[in-house]
Amino acid sequence: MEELPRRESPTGATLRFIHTSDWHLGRRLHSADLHEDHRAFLTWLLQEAQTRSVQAVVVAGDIYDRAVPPAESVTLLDETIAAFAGSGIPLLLTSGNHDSAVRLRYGAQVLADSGIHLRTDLAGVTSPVILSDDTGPVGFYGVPFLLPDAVMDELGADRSHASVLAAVGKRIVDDAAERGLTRTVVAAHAFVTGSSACDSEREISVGGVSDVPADVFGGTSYVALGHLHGAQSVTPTGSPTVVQYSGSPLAFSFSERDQVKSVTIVDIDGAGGVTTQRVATPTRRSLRQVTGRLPDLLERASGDLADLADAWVKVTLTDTDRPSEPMAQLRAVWPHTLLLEFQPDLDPDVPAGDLVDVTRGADPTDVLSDFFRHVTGNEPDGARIAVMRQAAEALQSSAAEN
Ligand SMILES: [Mn+2]
Repeated sequence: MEELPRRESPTGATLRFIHTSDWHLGRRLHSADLHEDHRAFLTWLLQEAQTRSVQAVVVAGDIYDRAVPPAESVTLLDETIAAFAGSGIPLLLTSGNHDSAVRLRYGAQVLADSGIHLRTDLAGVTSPVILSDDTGPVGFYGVPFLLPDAVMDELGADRSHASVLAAVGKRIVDDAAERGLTRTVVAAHAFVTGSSACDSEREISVGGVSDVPADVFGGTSYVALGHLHGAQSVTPTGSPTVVQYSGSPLAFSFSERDQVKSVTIVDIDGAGGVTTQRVATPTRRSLRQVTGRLPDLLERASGDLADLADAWVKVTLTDTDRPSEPMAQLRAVWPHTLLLEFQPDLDPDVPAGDLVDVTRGADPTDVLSDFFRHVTGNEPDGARIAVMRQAAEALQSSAAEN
């Protein structure tokens, strides 16, 4: 158990902390480097923690985007940890499914003396960080992402996240009771039943099952979740335990374009009652998605879509004929276009045919022509048929040679 010096809380009888998760340091948004966005967020986070007089910051896993992060991301975390240690605001960090637990806990025993607490293994689960306000202590428990195969025997659990976390939850509740802690916070990295995912989380299912019931940490005051990148509450109806995802501080996919990225400020009162508020994180660019024919979009770029010049943009082109160098044309008007997809707008009156029928043709040129019709809805002209024939014949002759 680590007893920490008390920081002045806003009201004295309330303990306030920031819950965040899924920083994914080192991650890119398609071709865009997010390093400066991450740096701006972490600078802002410390300022926010100081301005709002929080007593701790809890980070619920996926600190890094991958087991071996880029050197500049390691440097950024190092600088962040040093800044928090210097400010006297304790940090509790757990490892998520993207982190290497062993690499993340480098220096952990020494860092703990400076108020930087890493929880990356099963043994650390029952070693809470204890903070206090005028009412008394609050125990902060950090549960890293645990692979069922690695810990099920030790926990006497089945091979599932639900079973493993139920066993961990029981250990925590027992430990808190032993220590006489009536107010507890648990940071965990899991997929809770009924929550909504987006496109940037990595699958964690074991035997096809990834979810865990929200009441697995029942008996605690607040469960600070990581893993899902959209902020959301998953508190079971009528439960005294408040369970929330803070979401990631930055968007990592276009599926998150309508989310307001945030951190969660949590206040625990003397009776263990919890109130939360979300504070939006700084964003350098918004994410926008547009669909249409290239000439129309280019024209609108100087009109109603002019503001896309500052945004990260995903474009879906509906042209039936594929335009020449579309990305270059789009970037000329919207320099931060990151993603380009094609979805030809086919005339519904022209039957596109069935892909099974397409592959029935005996002559490879016929197959290619049918495929062309299927994709574009148009008849291939003479020049296109000539290219197809040439390609088909080249393939046939190379097959004959081998
Ligand atoms: Mn994540």
